[in-house]
Amino acid sequence: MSQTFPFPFEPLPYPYSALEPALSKEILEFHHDKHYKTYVDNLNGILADFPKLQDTTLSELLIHLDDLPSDIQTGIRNNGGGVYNHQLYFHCMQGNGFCTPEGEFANAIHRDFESLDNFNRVLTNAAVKLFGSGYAWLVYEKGKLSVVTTANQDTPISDTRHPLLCIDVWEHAYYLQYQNRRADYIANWLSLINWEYVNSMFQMAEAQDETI
Ligand code: MN3
Repeated sequence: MSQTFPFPFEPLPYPYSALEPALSKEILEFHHDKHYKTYVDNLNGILADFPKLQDTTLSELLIHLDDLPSDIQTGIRNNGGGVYNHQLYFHCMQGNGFCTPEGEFANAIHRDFESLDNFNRVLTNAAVKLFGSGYAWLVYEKGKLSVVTTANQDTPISDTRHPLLCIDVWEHAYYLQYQNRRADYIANWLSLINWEYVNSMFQMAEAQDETI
Protein backbone atom coordinates (compact mmCIF):
# COMPACT_ATOMS: atom_id res chain seq x y z
CA MET A 1 0.00 0.00 0.00
CA SER A 2 2.62 2.46 -1.15
CA GLN A 3 0.07 4.72 -2.82
CA THR A 4 -0.19 8.39 -1.88
CA PHE A 5 -2.80 11.13 -2.31
CA PRO A 6 -4.95 11.23 -4.37
CA PHE A 7 -5.73 7.60 -3.63
CA PRO A 8 -7.15 5.80 -6.68
CA PHE A 9 -10.50 4.01 -6.71
CA GLU A 10 -9.00 0.70 -7.78
CA PRO A 11 -11.04 -1.56 -10.05
CA LEU A 12 -12.04 -4.98 -8.74
CA PRO A 13 -9.22 -7.37 -9.82
CA TYR A 14 -11.76 -9.78 -11.41
CA PRO A 15 -15.29 -9.58 -12.86
CA TYR A 16 -18.09 -8.91 -10.34
CA SER A 17 -19.55 -12.37 -10.96
CA ALA A 18 -16.18 -14.17 -10.64
CA LEU A 19 -16.74 -15.32 -7.06
CA GLU A 20 -20.19 -16.81 -7.53
CA PRO A 21 -21.75 -18.85 -6.07
CA ALA A 22 -19.74 -18.27 -2.85
CA LEU A 23 -20.18 -14.48 -3.13
CA SER A 24 -22.81 -12.93 -5.37
CA LYS A 25 -22.29 -10.33 -8.08
CA GLU A 26 -24.77 -8.07 -6.29
CA ILE A 27 -22.76 -8.11 -3.06
CA LEU A 28 -19.52 -7.29 -4.86
CA GLU A 29 -21.17 -4.45 -6.79
CA PHE A 30 -22.37 -2.80 -3.59
CA HIS A 31 -19.25 -3.65 -1.60
CA HIS A 32 -16.78 -2.38 -4.18
CA ASP A 33 -18.68 0.38 -5.98
CA LYS A 34 -20.42 1.88 -2.94
CA HIS A 35 -18.72 0.98 0.33
CA TYR A 36 -15.08 0.92 -0.79
CA LYS A 37 -15.53 3.96 -3.05
CA THR A 38 -16.95 6.00 -0.16
CA TYR A 39 -13.80 5.32 1.88
CA VAL A 40 -11.58 6.42 -1.02
CA ASP A 41 -13.60 9.62 -1.52
CA ASN A 42 -13.64 10.42 2.19
CA LEU A 43 -9.90 9.79 2.61
CA ASN A 44 -9.07 12.04 -0.35
CA GLY A 45 -11.48 14.66 0.98
CA ILE A 46 -9.68 14.77 4.32
CA LEU A 47 -6.18 14.91 2.83
CA ALA A 48 -7.13 17.60 0.31
CA ASP A 49 -6.78 20.12 3.14
CA PHE A 50 -3.42 18.74 4.37
CA PRO A 51 -0.78 19.21 1.64
CA LYS A 52 2.00 18.17 4.03
CA LEU A 53 0.50 14.69 4.30
CA GLN A 54 -0.10 14.18 0.59
CA ASP A 55 3.23 12.42 -0.01
CA THR A 56 2.73 10.02 2.88
CA THR A 57 1.83 6.46 1.93
CA LEU A 58 -1.36 4.89 3.24
CA SER A 59 0.65 2.37 5.29
CA GLU A 60 2.67 5.16 6.91
CA LEU A 61 -0.49 7.16 7.71
CA LEU A 62 -2.00 4.12 9.45
CA ILE A 63 1.18 3.07 11.27
CA HIS A 64 1.68 6.58 12.65
CA LEU A 65 -1.92 7.61 13.33
CA ASP A 66 -0.95 9.12 16.69
CA ASP A 67 1.39 11.58 14.99
CA LEU A 68 -1.36 13.03 12.78
CA PRO A 69 -3.19 16.27 13.62
CA SER A 70 -5.73 15.31 16.30
CA ASP A 71 -8.74 16.58 14.36
CA ILE A 72 -8.17 14.13 11.48
CA GLN A 73 -6.95 11.06 13.38
CA THR A 74 -10.39 9.47 13.57
CA GLY A 75 -11.15 10.28 9.93
CA ILE A 76 -7.88 8.77 8.70
CA ARG A 77 -8.27 5.77 10.98
CA ASN A 78 -11.78 5.00 9.67
CA ASN A 79 -11.42 5.99 6.02
CA GLY A 80 -7.73 5.23 5.49
CA GLY A 81 -8.36 1.89 7.21
CA GLY A 82 -11.42 1.42 5.00
CA VAL A 83 -9.30 1.86 1.88
CA TYR A 84 -6.41 -0.31 3.06
CA ASN A 85 -8.60 -3.11 4.40
CA HIS A 86 -10.87 -3.32 1.35
CA GLN A 87 -7.98 -3.33 -1.11
CA LEU A 88 -6.39 -6.24 0.73
CA TYR A 89 -9.75 -8.02 1.11
CA PHE A 90 -10.60 -7.83 -2.61
CA HIS A 91 -7.12 -9.01 -3.60
CA CYS A 92 -7.25 -11.93 -1.16
CA MET A 93 -10.05 -13.54 -3.14
CA GLN A 94 -10.16 -15.31 -6.50
CA GLY A 95 -12.69 -17.37 -8.37
CA ASN A 96 -10.42 -19.78 -10.20
CA GLY A 97 -11.04 -22.71 -7.91
CA PHE A 98 -9.53 -23.92 -4.69
CA CYS A 99 -5.78 -23.44 -4.27
CA THR A 100 -3.39 -23.93 -1.34
CA PRO A 101 -0.24 -22.24 -0.01
CA GLU A 102 3.00 -23.44 -1.55
CA GLY A 103 6.73 -23.61 -0.83
CA GLU A 104 8.25 -21.71 2.06
CA PHE A 105 4.90 -20.08 2.87
CA ALA A 106 3.23 -23.51 3.18
CA ASN A 107 6.01 -24.50 5.58
CA ALA A 108 5.36 -21.38 7.67
CA ILE A 109 1.62 -22.19 7.84
CA HIS A 110 2.44 -25.72 9.03
CA ARG A 111 5.01 -24.45 11.53
CA ASP A 112 2.68 -21.86 13.12
CA PHE A 113 -0.76 -23.52 12.69
CA GLU A 114 0.14 -27.24 12.37
CA SER A 115 -1.89 -27.57 9.17
CA LEU A 116 -3.92 -25.59 6.64
CA ASP A 117 -7.08 -27.15 8.05
CA ASN A 118 -6.18 -25.91 11.49
CA PHE A 119 -5.39 -22.43 10.15
CA ASN A 120 -8.88 -22.44 8.60
CA ARG A 121 -10.35 -23.41 11.98
CA VAL A 122 -8.44 -20.67 13.83
CA LEU A 123 -9.42 -17.99 11.28
CA THR A 124 -13.04 -19.19 11.23
CA ASN A 125 -13.27 -19.17 15.00
CA ALA A 126 -11.88 -15.63 15.20
CA ALA A 127 -14.17 -14.35 12.43
CA VAL A 128 -17.32 -16.00 13.79
CA LYS A 129 -16.73 -14.74 17.34
CA LEU A 130 -15.84 -11.16 16.39
CA PHE A 131 -18.55 -9.02 17.96
CA GLY A 132 -20.05 -6.37 15.68
CA SER A 133 -18.22 -5.13 12.59
CA GLY A 134 -14.59 -5.76 11.78
CA TYR A 135 -12.05 -8.11 10.24
CA ALA A 136 -10.12 -11.28 10.99
CA TRP A 137 -6.53 -11.26 9.72
CA LEU A 138 -3.51 -13.40 9.03
CA VAL A 139 -0.51 -11.31 10.01
CA TYR A 140 3.26 -11.77 9.90
CA GLU A 141 5.39 -10.37 12.70
CA LYS A 142 9.04 -11.08 13.44
CA GLY A 143 9.14 -14.34 11.54
CA LYS A 144 5.85 -15.66 12.89
CA LEU A 145 2.32 -15.98 11.51
CA SER A 146 -0.76 -15.39 13.66
CA VAL A 147 -4.48 -14.65 13.44
CA VAL A 148 -5.82 -11.43 14.96
CA THR A 149 -9.07 -9.45 14.77
CA THR A 150 -9.82 -5.74 14.59
CA ALA A 151 -13.00 -3.75 15.14
CA ASN A 152 -14.60 -1.39 12.61
CA GLN A 153 -11.99 -0.31 10.01
CA ASP A 154 -8.97 -0.66 12.29
CA THR A 155 -5.91 -2.24 10.66
CA PRO A 156 -3.38 -4.39 12.56
CA ILE A 157 -0.45 -2.75 10.77
CA SER A 158 2.63 -1.48 12.61
CA ASP A 159 6.34 -1.07 11.93
CA THR A 160 6.83 -4.77 12.57
CA ARG A 161 3.43 -6.31 11.85
CA HIS A 162 2.41 -7.02 8.27
CA PRO A 163 -1.18 -7.91 7.28
CA LEU A 164 -1.22 -10.76 4.73
CA LEU A 165 -4.91 -11.62 4.42
CA CYS A 166 -8.22 -10.34 5.80
CA ILE A 167 -11.85 -11.37 5.83
CA ASP A 168 -14.42 -8.60 6.11
CA VAL A 169 -17.21 -9.58 8.50
CA TRP A 170 -19.15 -6.32 8.35
CA GLU A 171 -22.74 -7.26 7.53
CA HIS A 172 -22.44 -5.44 4.17
CA ALA A 173 -19.93 -8.13 3.12
CA TYR A 174 -22.51 -10.95 3.29
CA TYR A 175 -26.00 -9.88 4.37
CA LEU A 176 -27.58 -9.63 0.89
CA GLN A 177 -26.77 -13.28 0.31
CA TYR A 178 -26.37 -14.87 3.72
CA GLN A 179 -28.55 -12.62 5.94
CA ASN A 180 -27.58 -13.42 9.54
CA ARG A 181 -25.61 -16.58 8.65
CA ARG A 182 -22.10 -15.20 9.09
CA ALA A 183 -20.66 -18.68 9.70
CA ASP A 184 -21.91 -19.88 6.29
CA TYR A 185 -20.31 -16.86 4.59
CA ILE A 186 -17.00 -17.56 6.31
CA ALA A 187 -17.09 -21.28 5.45
CA ASN A 188 -17.64 -20.50 1.76
CA TRP A 189 -15.14 -17.62 1.82
CA LEU A 190 -12.29 -20.01 2.71
CA SER A 191 -12.62 -21.57 -0.76
CA LEU A 192 -12.05 -18.15 -2.34
CA ILE A 193 -8.68 -17.37 -0.74
CA ASN A 194 -6.10 -16.36 -3.34
CA TRP A 195 -3.10 -18.07 -1.75
CA GLU A 196 -0.84 -16.94 -4.56
CA TYR A 197 -1.54 -13.32 -3.64
CA VAL A 198 -1.25 -13.99 0.10
CA ASN A 199 2.07 -15.71 -0.59
CA SER A 200 3.29 -12.57 -2.39
CA MET A 201 2.34 -10.53 0.69
CA PHE A 202 4.27 -13.02 2.84
CA GLN A 203 7.37 -12.67 0.66
CA MET A 204 7.16 -8.88 0.87
CA ALA A 205 6.72 -8.97 4.65
CA GLU A 206 9.76 -11.21 5.05
CA ALA A 207 11.85 -8.95 2.84
CA GLN A 208 10.81 -5.84 4.80
CA ASP A 209 11.43 -7.63 8.08
CA GLU A 210 15.06 -8.20 7.11
CA THR A 211 15.61 -4.50 6.53
CA ILE A 212 14.30 -3.39 9.95
MN1 MN3 B 1 -16.45 -3.92 3.71
